[in-house]
Amino acid sequence: MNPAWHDAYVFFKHEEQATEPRFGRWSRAYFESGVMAQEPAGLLYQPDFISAAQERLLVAEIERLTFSEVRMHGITAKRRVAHFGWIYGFESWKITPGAPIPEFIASLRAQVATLADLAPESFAAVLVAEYPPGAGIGWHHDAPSFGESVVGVSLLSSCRLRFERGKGEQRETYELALEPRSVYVLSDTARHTWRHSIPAAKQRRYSITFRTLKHPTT
Ligand SMILES: O=C(O)CCC(=O)C(=O)O
Repeated sequence: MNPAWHDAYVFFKHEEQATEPRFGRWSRAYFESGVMAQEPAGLLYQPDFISAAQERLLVAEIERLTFSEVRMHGITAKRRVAHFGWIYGFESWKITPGAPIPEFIASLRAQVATLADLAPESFAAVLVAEYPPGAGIGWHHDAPSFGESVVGVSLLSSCRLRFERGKGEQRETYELALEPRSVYVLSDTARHTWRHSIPAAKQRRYSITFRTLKHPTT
């Protein structure tokens, strides 16, 4: 690997555990140094999954939530989160029981469950994330304590969901524009083999991520 890219890679390796992308140009140049691949197996994307009216109701409820910080290795990320069902410890990587899933998320969870062909209750963990302007999320695999399907609904603004797998000359990349009101599902290689990240966006975005448990408790 070119030494400059190596430095960027080390930076992003740290970043994936710590915080969100901060250096837009570096982030883009690093991403574009990979070989653009076909869509990862196990990635499903559907625009217009919810209506504009449903989005407005969800946003109104989300704006009333109390968000908590995401802190990893002493660094506070720009995005904030509200956990329901199960709380994922960003430092401990463990899950612990959390607040009940609120009523306003229940009908969305039922829609998501139909899409994923699972029972609504399978999605036992729900994470609402607030990305203010300039916030993103670094390279990572979704947490191993969660199960096979990870489903994300986007609200308010679009962003780019980036994927990468492999290293050096074998490194492959893929990019998907996530529109507000869209849904994506990560399973199979998109969940387990490819890492994903979201570079800092210019406008506020909310996401609601639904997760099953790797070891369901009931
Ligand atoms: O905001 C999103 O849709 C991505 C969320 C994500 O990757 C995560 O919570 O690990």
